[in-house]
Formats: sequence, structure tokens, C-alpha cells
Amino acid sequence: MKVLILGGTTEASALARTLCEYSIPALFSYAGRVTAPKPQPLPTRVGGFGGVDGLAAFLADNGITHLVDATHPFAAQMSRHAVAAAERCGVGLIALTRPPWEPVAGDRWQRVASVEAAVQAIAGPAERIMLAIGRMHLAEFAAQAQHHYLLRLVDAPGSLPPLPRHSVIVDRGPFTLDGDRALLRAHRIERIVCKNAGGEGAASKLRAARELGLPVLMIDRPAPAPRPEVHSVDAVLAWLGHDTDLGV
Ligand code: 3Y8
Ligand code: NAP
Repeated sequence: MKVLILGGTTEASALARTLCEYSIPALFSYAGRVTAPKPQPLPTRVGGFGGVDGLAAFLADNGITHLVDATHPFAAQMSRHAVAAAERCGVGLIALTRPPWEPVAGDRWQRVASVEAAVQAIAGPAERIMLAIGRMHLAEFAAQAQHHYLLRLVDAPGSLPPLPRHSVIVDRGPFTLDGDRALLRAHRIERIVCKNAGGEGAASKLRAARELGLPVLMIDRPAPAPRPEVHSVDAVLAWLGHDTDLGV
């Protein structure tokens, strides 16, 4: 058995720790989106594979028998490629994901289907908006340049973000309720725009928004390619045939 984890989430890191503990042969993979991704306890490769062909070649060249797609729910292209390459190579595939967040009492959510729809949804008078979607889609919000944006980025931007009024906070999650509450207050945030990432790592801003009575523009995740999906490390171990009850 040899496992390849497509990483970049808290669940991927938890799985890496567990496979290491059980001495299950495994590799970890990052896209190379940020300058210093969190170190992993497994041999790690960084960078794209070169599409489906590149991933299929990697699976074959490295004797991968099981592929775990533990990427973020918005990493839709990687997930599509994982399905296609696993099928082509006859490698087992499972997705380790987290359920989407659901609104609870006190939440003021407006749900939209895409980043583009989110841009349209804030076509109104200037506000102070926390844009908690990372770096890759900032330019689209230049269409609503009237707002003051608080940008939370993993790396300091190499060039000036394409938004005339903005503040940048460089920080990587997982985040905390106290930290996010203080951030929203300090920047007098009136609205949050974010992706429905699910999980715990990015959820604190939603709890802080609920406490402060702030509206949240929630971008729904893209529909995933059909594939087997689990929501826990133990379920992945069971799929790999390692029964955690017996500690084997
Ligand atoms: C490179 C690898 C772990 C993983 C930690 C999770 C939690 C903290 C919260 C906010 C939201 C956002 C963003 C976010 C979170 C976790 C997780 C998560 C959101 C790292 C990491 C990589 C990335 C890539 C980065 C994206 C960006 C998205 C920032 C590591 C830190 C906004 C998604 O600058 C860029 O190009 C950043 C790109 C893809 C989305 C975007 O469109 O910009 N993640 N994030 C991965 C790679 O190279 O393969 O260093 O840990 C991982 C984590 N970020 O092991 O504990 O599990 O989701 N990541 C979102 O959810 O909306 C921040 O600020 O509130
Ligand atoms: P994406 O749009 O689905 O993928 C674009 C390309 O990036 C893929 O086709 C692949 O390149 C490469 N890639 C993506 N994930 C990879 C991985 N784990 N290992 C090797 N190559 C990978 O992905 P994304 O949205 O840019 O996300 C990139 C990474 O950041 C992922 O690891 C994801 O888990 C993490 N992340 C993303 C978000 C988000 O909001 N999108 C949030 C948190 C973490 P090739 O075609 O060349 O193989």
C-alpha cells in the first residue's frame, strides 16, 4: 500500500499525522500556492502535477495504490483531475471533506452561488467589508471599488491588490473567535464575504459575525465531481483497511 494525500486543509494535516503514526507509507502534496506551506510529517511534494496526465504519471511512477483527495471544497479542478487520474490508473480514490457550514439562529447570511454572484450582491453604497476569500479572486471585486476591503492573506501581497481602498492583514488560520472578533471591531467591519469552506479553521469569523450582528455573504461551494466521500480520518483508515479500534 502507498497513499498520496492531496492536501491543503486541516483535515489533510490530521490524516498525515495519523498515517505517520500508523507507519502507513504515504506522500503529501501541496499545490505550491503559498511561500511556506505548513511542514508535514510525510515526504512532501509541492507544485502542480501537470494536469490529469501529470497526476496519472505521478501515480504510476510512485506506485501509489490509494489516492486521498483532502483538498479544500473550492479546489474543484484538482478534485476533477483526481477522479480522472485515479480511474485511468486503477487507483482507489476517496475524498476527505468537511460538511458545509449551515446558518444557525442569529446568523444573517445571504447565500450566493459563485464569486461573480458575490461581486454583484455588494453593488450598493460604500461599506467596510472583510473579504475573507484569500488572494486568488480579489481582482473580481474591483467592479465594486466603492467599498473599503479588509483583505486577509496568507502571504504579503507581491503587488498592490487591485482594490483602491483596502487594508491587508497577513495571517494564516486556523483562526480564533477572540482574534476574529477583535479584528472585525478594530476595522469597523460591516459585512463579511467568505466561501463555504466548512470545517473549523475558518469558522471563527462566522461566530464573531453572529455575536456582532454582522451580515455574511456566503459563497456556496461548487458541486464536487461524483466520488466516494468521507468526513473523518477514521473513515479514511477504515477505507485503507486499518481498524483503529484494534490500533492496527
Ligand atoms: C497552500 C497550506 C492545515 C491547513 C490550514 C482549512 C483551514 C487554515 C482557513 C479566512 C479564510 C482561505 C485560504 C483558508 C483557510 C485553513 C488551512 C485554510 C481561508 C493554507 C495552505 C495553503 C493555502 C492556500 C490558500 C488559498 C486561499 C485559501 C486562504 C498551509 C494556509 C481564504 C480559503 O495566497 C494564496 O494564493 C492562497 C490561496 C487557496 C484561497 C484563495 O482563493 O486565495 N487557502 N491555505 C495549499 C497548497 O499550496 O496546496 O500552509 O497550511 C491552508 C489552510 N488555509 O494544514 O492546517 O482547512 O480550510 N485558506 C477559504 O476557506 O475561504 C482563509 O481568512 O477567514
Ligand atoms: P484548484 O483550482 O482545484 O487546482 C488548480 C491546480 O492546482 C490543479 O489543477 C493542480 O495543478 C494544482 N493543485 C491543486 N491542489 C494541489 C495539490 N494539493 N497538490 C498538487 N497540485 C495541486 O486548487 P486551488 O483552489 O488553487 O487550491 C490549491 C491548494 O490550496 C489546494 O491544495 C487546496 O486544498 C488548498 N486550499 C484551497 C482553498 C481554496 O479556497 N481554493 C482553501 C484552502 C486551501 P495541475 O493541474 O498542474 O496538476
